[in-house]
Formats: sequence, C-alpha cells, structure tokens
Amino acid sequence: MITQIKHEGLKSWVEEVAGMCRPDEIYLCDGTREEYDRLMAQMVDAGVAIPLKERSHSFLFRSDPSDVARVEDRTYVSTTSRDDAGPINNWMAPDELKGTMKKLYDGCMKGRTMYVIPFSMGPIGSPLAKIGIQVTDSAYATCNMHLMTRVGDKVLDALGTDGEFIPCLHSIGAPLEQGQEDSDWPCAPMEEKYISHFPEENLIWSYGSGYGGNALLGKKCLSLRLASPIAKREGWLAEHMLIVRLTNPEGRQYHIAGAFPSACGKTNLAMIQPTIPGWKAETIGDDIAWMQIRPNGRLHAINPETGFFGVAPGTSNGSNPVAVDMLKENAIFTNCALTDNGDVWWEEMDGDPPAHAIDWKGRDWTPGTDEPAAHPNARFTAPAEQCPSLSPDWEDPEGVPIDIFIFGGRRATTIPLVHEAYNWDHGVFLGASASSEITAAIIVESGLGHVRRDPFAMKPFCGYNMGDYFQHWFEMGDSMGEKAPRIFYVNWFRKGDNDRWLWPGFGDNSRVLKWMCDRVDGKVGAKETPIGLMPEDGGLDLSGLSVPKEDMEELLAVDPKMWLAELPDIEAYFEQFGKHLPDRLRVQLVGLRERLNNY
Ligand code: SAT
Ligand code: MN
Repeated sequence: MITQIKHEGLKSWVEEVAGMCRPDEIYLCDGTREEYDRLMAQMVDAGVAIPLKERSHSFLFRSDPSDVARVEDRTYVSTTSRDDAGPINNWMAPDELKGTMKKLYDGCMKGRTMYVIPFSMGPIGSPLAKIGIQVTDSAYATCNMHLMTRVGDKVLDALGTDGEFIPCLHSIGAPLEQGQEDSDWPCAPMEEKYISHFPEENLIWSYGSGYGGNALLGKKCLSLRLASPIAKREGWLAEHMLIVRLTNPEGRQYHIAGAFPSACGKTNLAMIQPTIPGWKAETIGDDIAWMQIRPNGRLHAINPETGFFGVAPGTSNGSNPVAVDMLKENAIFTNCALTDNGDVWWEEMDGDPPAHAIDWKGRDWTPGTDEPAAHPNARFTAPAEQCPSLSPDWEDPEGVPIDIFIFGGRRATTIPLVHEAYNWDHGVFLGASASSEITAAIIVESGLGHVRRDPFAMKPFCGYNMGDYFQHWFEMGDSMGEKAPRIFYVNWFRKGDNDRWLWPGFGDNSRVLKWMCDRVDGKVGAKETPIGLMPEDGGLDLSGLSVPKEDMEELLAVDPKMWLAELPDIEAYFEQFGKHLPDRLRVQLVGLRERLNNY
C-alpha cells in the first residue's frame, strides 16, 4: 500500500508512524462512497454500528461512557517556550510530551488497521485550503472524516510529489492482543489521553480518544489550533465561527460570521429560518471560518469543512427544521438513544418521547427515568450537500464578504439580548471579554454550568498566546479600516423568574439579525448605553411576536451594578496575559468602567 504513495515525505512519515504504532495492516483511503460503505458494513458486522431502519444509510454508535466529548484538560499546545502557548493553554515542552506519547504510541495499533486519510480543509486548490494526512486506527473516525472533509485520491493528486501537508497522527490507544475480544468503543483511560499540537512544526498527535474534536483532526486541531498561529503569521483569521448569508426583501445580501462556544446554538443559527416575512437565510458553515482580506479590502470567509457535526439533543422542527430534514439519510449518530422501531431519539425531539428506548449506554430506558436517553453531547454527522438551506456559493474558493461579526455565549443574567460595539477596538473588547456557561460539549474539571471567560469562543482552540491573538484582531481591524465588519454581541439565553427563557430564540433570532443589517445600512438608530449601542424603543421588529413588554424590557436592560460586579473578573482574566495584553484592551476596560460609573 505504501508503494502507492508518490510523495517521498509522506511515504517516509507513514513508514515511521507504522514502525512506531505497529498496525496489522495499512490502508490508504481513496475517499469513495464504496470505501465508506465497506467500512460501515465492517462496523455493522462487528456489532459497533447499528443500522437505522427508519433512515437510509444511517448508523448509530455508542461511545465508551468515559469518552463523550472534547477533553480540554488533556489538550496541549506544545511550544519550545511556554510563553508562546500563553497562560490559558495546557503546555508541555515538545521533547517531554513527545517522549511520553511515544511510549504510548509504541505498538498501540497492534491487532488493528491503520487508515491513512489524505484530506483537504477548504476547496481543493483554493488559495486558503490546507492539506492534512490523518493516520488513525479508528474506522469510525475515518467515516466521519469522509463526511466532514474532502478525502481521497483528489487530495493526493493536489499534493503531488512534494506538496506541503500537515501530519495528523491519531490512535484510540487500545492495542488488541491476539485472541483478545474488542470492545464496542475502545479507547484509553483519561490519564492516558493526549490531544497534542506542535505548532512550530505543524504537527498533531492525538492519543486515547475516539470522540469528535479529539479524533476528527481536521476540525479543531488543524483548522483552529494549528491554523490560528499560521493565520497570525500570514495576516488572516482562523475562527470558531458559523457563516450565514441573509437576504432582505429587496434582495440585498449580508454575510454574518458568529463566534459562540460549543453547544451554544451555532448550528441552529447557521440554519436559521427567519420568522420575519421576506427575509431569507442560506447556510455556509456552522463551526469554522477561515477569513482573508481580499484585494477589494474586504474580509472574505470560507468554511473549510464539508459536513456538520452538530449537537443532537434539542434539535427539532421547532429549533432547527433544516437539520431535521438534513438528517433523514446518510447520517452518523453518536450517543443518541435507539427506539424500538429502529430510529434514533434524543431529548426535545418533536412529539412525545418513545414509551421505551435503549439509552446511549445500551440500557432500557422509559420516560421519567432520571438520566437522559441521549447523552447531552450526543452528535450527528451529516454531509453539507444534504442541508436544504445550503448556499449555492458555499464552496466558492473566494469565500463570501463578511459584513457582521457576532460574539456571544450562554448567560442567564447581566448580558442583554443584543448590543453593538462603538467601533472596532470596542468590538475586540467585546470578543475578548466574552463569557459563557460551560456546556456538555467539553469535559473539564470545573464542570457544567459555571460561567467562564471564553474570548472569541476560542478559549479551547487558540494555538498560541491569547494576548497576541487579541493584538492580531486589533491589527486586522487596522488593515481593514472602514471596510471592517461591524461587531455585535448577543445573548439568546437570558432567563427570567422560574428559570424561564425570556427570548424565544431560533427563527426569531432573525429579528435581531435584521436590526444588525439595518444598522449596517444606517436604516435604524441606536441608543448609547455604557456597554454599547442598543435598539431604541421599537427598534427591533417584533411584529407577530408575543413576548410580554416586561420581558422585552428585561432583555434589553443594562444594570450597571451587575456589570460593575463583572469587571474585576474581566480585569483579572486580562491581566494574566501580562506583557502580551494589548494596551488597547486596558483602554477599553477603563472606558467601560467610567461609562458605568457615570450612568
Ligand atoms: O467535538 S467538537 O470539537 O468537534 C465540537 C465542539 O466542541 O465544538
Ligand atoms: Mn465548535
């Protein structure tokens, strides 16, 4: 098989990895549908993939209960100097980390096949695209990579005999001794999991987990943690953002890029069906945006992925009818529940819960059981082409021109429904001080629900010193000047008494997006508040919506006391970056405090 590889550098890397991991077989992926079907059929035969009777070509997988999300405490940015990784990344010196991991990799693929997956992030041949080669002993990860990236011969052709590629080594970390029976979801124990990035040599080493961003290395590892320092060096942006196009009733298009932490509704917003008449939305991406200033001076964005790896629970005709349609066939489901008629189910799906199901741990489940039937971070994987709202321009190698940036997170209190930055510097401050309650998309010690700072929704994904990342954002604004996108901050998750959502969200978020578009065109005014520009009375289009007046008032209220109480936390967060913190952020903080004190 290795003889099929024409690229000497690639061939010797694959040989080196095979020598260390010692798989029984090596298999080079061609990216065809036959290959995907064959791997799935093997997994069905082995009993680890459950074909779904109700959805053609769709399969359910159940992970090990210890391997259900990204593991941030086991994720490393390994640079020679600790300062380059910055204070909020886990760090270990490259030699030490590699030494530890080499011991784990030694013989780790025994009894398994090593899949070699050539993949491209971004349309093959686009000036923004990057080629990676993932080596993995997981057929599940291989099939997911088929859906999420461009895989196969066409990538090797583009690579030629000496093209540049990013080596991405992945092992689930569960060698099989002769005669040993395999488990349904083999993986290594938590203390042996490592998701490691070596940005100085553009290298990824992931060990011990088969789940999501730990195992699909094109996604967070390559497209964000490695791409972000490259983008800093080369003067572009690699961001944790959805991309959506809105068209108003007059046919004017607006492109929006939005950064929200994992499991805060990026997929739903990317597939939004506006509830305001005449407005239309098209999906371009739901998780990652690579953006470059083009010769016209504007920032253009591409989605480097080809599929959606979305949170299943909560997905319904009410929250995301587009995704419901998209998932009818050719989808992979992970950690959802299985119904008696051979379909998947998850919490908050349409209709009544099934009278009986098998939960994500493989146990009998009936409504009223303490634990949810689907894991809160259960996922679907589906190809982008199946998304009914997909934009015809989603693969344009030139990307789409961004008009609006949105930052946000989940916050039950304090943060209003929407505010607009006074200018670019203030917008960078809004991004840098963003915060959110922790969701089930990550396993971290501090646990669910705690509010944490998540600057630009990049806390887990910035592959260099976050202080320098802030500076990069200032500099990008300086380069774009008047042509820079406008910046807004939203909070769809504000709660009132009795733990009740104040804002209906989903399709009705279009009302807030419309306000942003109208702001860009100078069609609506805004009132100045200490935290930024906000809708004037009647400024938001609420026609046909029945949110009580008091709730709207609360959604748009600014409580200086609560904001002032938040400032010491923001300040302490910023100051950990020391000399890497741009003074321009300190200036913003002083300005905000002053405005709040004078309010
Ligand atoms: O598991 S992923 O990293 O792919 C999804 C997410 O956490 O955003
Ligand atoms: Mn994400």
